[in-house]
Amino acid sequence: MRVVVFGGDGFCGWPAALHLSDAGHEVMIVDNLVRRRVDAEMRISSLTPIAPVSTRVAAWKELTGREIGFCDFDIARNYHDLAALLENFRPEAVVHLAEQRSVPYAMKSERHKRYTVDNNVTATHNILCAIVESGRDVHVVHIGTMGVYGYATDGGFPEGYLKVEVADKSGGRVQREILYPANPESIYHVTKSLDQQLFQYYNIYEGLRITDLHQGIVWGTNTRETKLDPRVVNRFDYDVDYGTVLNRFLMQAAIGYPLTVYGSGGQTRAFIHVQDTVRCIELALKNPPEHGERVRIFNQMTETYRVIDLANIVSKLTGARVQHLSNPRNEAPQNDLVAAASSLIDLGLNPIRLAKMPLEEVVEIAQKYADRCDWRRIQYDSAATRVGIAASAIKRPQAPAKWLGRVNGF
Ligand code: USQ
Repeated sequence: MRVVVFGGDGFCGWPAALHLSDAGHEVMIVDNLVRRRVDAEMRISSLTPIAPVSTRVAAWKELTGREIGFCDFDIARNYHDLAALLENFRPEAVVHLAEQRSVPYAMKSERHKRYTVDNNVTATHNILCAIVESGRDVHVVHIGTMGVYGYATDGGFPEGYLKVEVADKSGGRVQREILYPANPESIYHVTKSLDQQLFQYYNIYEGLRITDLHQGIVWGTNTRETKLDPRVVNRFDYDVDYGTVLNRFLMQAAIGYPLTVYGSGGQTRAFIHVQDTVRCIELALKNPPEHGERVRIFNQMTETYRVIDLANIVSKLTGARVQHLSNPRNEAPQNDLVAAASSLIDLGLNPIRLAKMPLEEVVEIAQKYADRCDWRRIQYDSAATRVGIAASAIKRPQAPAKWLGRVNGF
C-alpha cells in the first residue's frame, strides 16, 4: 500500500513510518520539522540524540534496503504542495499525525493557543479537502485522543458513539447513535474535538473513508524497528511541556529526581506503549471502513492508571522519592476512567501491559543518555510560574539510593 505519514518525523510518526515500511508498504513522510524547531524555541532536546531526518531515512535504507520518501512542507500552509503530493504519489491511505500535541505548550500564551488551533484544524481540513479535490479514494487514519471525551468520573466511554433515545414527532421513542459529546479540557483537546466534526462532515457529505484513533498517553520510546541502529532511534521527551507522565517518571527515576506528581495524583488516564501505537496504526490501515460506512472510531489505549499509582510503581522499582507539586494544570484533581477498547483487540492487537513490560528498559535508556538531561527543564521555571509552580519549588535533585553513583553530573 502507498501511505503518506503526515508528521512522520515525530514521536509516534517516525516509529509508525518505520513499522509500515518494514511491513512492506511504500511510505512517504511529510513533515515541516516544526517539532525540532519547538525544541529550539523551548531550549530543550530529546533525551535520545535523534539524527536529522535525511540521516534517518538514509540509515533505514542502509539497514533494510527499504526506501522512505520525505517531503518538507507545512500541510496547514502549503495546500498546493499537498494537492500535488496526492496527485504524484497517489496514496491509498494517509496517516495524520501532523498536529501540535502538547497540552502545556498549547496553554502557554495566546500565541501558542492560536498556533495550536490554526495548525491542527487547518492541517486536518486541508488533508480532507485535498483528498476530495483529488477525486481519489484515500483512507484517512487520524491519531486523535481519549481526551475528547473529557475525564468525567461518571459512566464509561464507548468507542466514539453513544446510544441515545429521542422523541419522534408522534411522541414515540426512537434509538439513535450520536457522536459522544465532546468535553475537551484543554485547547489542544478542543482541536481534536473539532477534527471529529470535520470527519463527520467529510464522511457523510463527501464520502471519505476515515478511521479516528482516540489514543491515550503513549509511553516507552523504542519499537522493534527504532532499536535497530542509533541513527533511527526515536525521540524521548522528558521536559515539562512535551514529556508525558510515565516517561517523565521513568526518566526522573533514572537521574535521581523526585517524581513530579501534580496534586494528589488522583488523575486517571489511558495508556498505550509506543510499540502498540504503531501496531494499531497498521491494523487500522489494513482494515479500512467500507464505502458508505460512518467514521470508524477506535479507542487506542490498552489500560488505565492513576498518576499516583504509576509514581508508586516507578518508586518501588527504582527507589525514587515521590513529590507532590501543586497542579499547574486546570484539571479535575481526581477521576475514574472506564473506556471500551475492544475494537483493536478484535482486529488482532495483543496489548503490551505495563505490569508485564520491563520498565527497566526505559529507565536504562534514560540512564544511558542522562548526561544529555537538562534538569532545569523537568519542572516549570520562573517563566512558567504564572501557571502555578513557584520557581523556589525547584531543587537540585537527590539521586534515590538504588541509582546513586550511576548518573552523570549528580
Ligand atoms: N502529570 C503529573 N506529573 C507530570 C506530568 C503530568 O502528575 O510530571 C499529570 C497531568 O497533570 C495529567 C496526567 O499526568 O493529569 C497526564 O499528563 P501528560 O502530560 O502525560 O498527558 P496529557 O497532557 O494528557 O497529553 C498526552 C499527550 C496528548 C494526548 C494525551 C492523551 O501529550 O497528545 O492526546 O496524552 S489523553 O491524556 O488520553 O488525552
